Amino acid sequence: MILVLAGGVGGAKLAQGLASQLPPEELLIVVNTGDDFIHLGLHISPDVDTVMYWLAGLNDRIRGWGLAGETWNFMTALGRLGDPTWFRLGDSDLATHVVRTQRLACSETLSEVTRHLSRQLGIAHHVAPMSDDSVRTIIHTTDGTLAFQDYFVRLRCAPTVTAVSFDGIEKAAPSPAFIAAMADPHLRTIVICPSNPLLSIDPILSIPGVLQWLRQRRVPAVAVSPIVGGQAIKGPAAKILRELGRDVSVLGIAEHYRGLIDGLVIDAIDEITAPAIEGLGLSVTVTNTVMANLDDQKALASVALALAAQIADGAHA
Ligand code: FO1
Repeated sequence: MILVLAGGVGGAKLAQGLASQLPPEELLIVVNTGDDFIHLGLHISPDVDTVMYWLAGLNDRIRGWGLAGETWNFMTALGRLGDPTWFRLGDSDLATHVVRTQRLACSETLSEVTRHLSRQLGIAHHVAPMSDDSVRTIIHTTDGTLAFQDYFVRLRCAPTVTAVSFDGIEKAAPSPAFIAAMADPHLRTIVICPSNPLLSIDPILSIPGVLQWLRQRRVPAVAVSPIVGGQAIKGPAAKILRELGRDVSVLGIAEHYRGLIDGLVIDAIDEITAPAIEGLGLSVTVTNTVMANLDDQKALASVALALAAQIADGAHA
C-alpha cells in the first residue's frame, strides 16, 4: 500500500505515473482541498479534479487543469450577462462541479462524491480528498488578505505573500481513507509529490494529527522536489518561497520537509546539491524530474518507489 500526497498538476502527473505501475488496491492518492471554493453557487475542488482528470486520461496537458478539447460557451454567455469570468469553467468541466454540488447538498461527503466521480470517469485507483471538512487556504499579502483563488487566478499571484494560513484546519479531520491509510499495517511507503510545498502539501500536513503521524512513521517517506534549478516547474512556488525569505533550492525543499521524509528525488541539474542534502540525513536520488510525457511520469514514479525501497532495505540491514 502506497500513500501519495498530492496537489495540482505536479501531483497529478506523478500520481498518473504511479497509477500506471501499481494495482488499484495498492495506491491511495490523498489530494489537497485547501484550494476549494464556492463559485457561482458551485463547489469547485480544483486539485481533486486535476488529479481525477489526469488519472482518467481526460486532462488538458497544456493548461494542466481542466479537460482536453474543452469549449467555453458557458463562459461567453456568463460574460454577456455581466457576471464574473475571471475563473474559467469549461462547458464539460461544469458537469463535474454541478454533480459535486448537488451530491454535497444531498448530504454526501466530499470523499463519497469524489469516489462516485472517479468511478464514473473510469478511474480504478482511489483518489480521496485530504478531509471532508472545509479547509480554505488564505494568502496574506502586502495588499491584504486574499482567498486562494482570488490570489492565484484573479490576481495571477502578483501580490507579495507575507504568510499562508488554512482556515478551518483546527477542526478538520483527515478523510476516512486517509485515516485508514495512516493506520494500515500494510502501508509500505509515503510519496510526497512535486506539488507546491506551501500551497498544496502544507494544507495536508496541517490537518491535526498528520504531522505527528508522519514524524512517528515506521515506513519510508520520500518527496520529489518541485524546485528544479532554483525554479518551480509550474506555478508560483519559487516566487512565494522567495517572498517568505526561504531558500529557493532543492536544499530549501529538503529543509522544509526535514523530519518528515527520509529521501528526496532531485533533478540532474541540482546534482551538485546532493551532498548537502545527504548532510541533513536524507537519501538522495538524482534523475530527470521534469515530466514532459507519460514515459517521464512513469520513470519518475519508479525512481521514487526505488528510493523508498532502498531506504526500507537500509533500515532492515
Ligand atoms: N487556473 C487558472 O489559472 N485560471 C482559471 O481560470 C482556472 C479555472 C479552473 C477551473 C476548474 C478547475 O478545476 C481548476 C481551474 N484552475 C484555473 C486551476 C486552479 O486555480 C488550481 O487551484 C490551481 O491550478 C492550483 O492547483
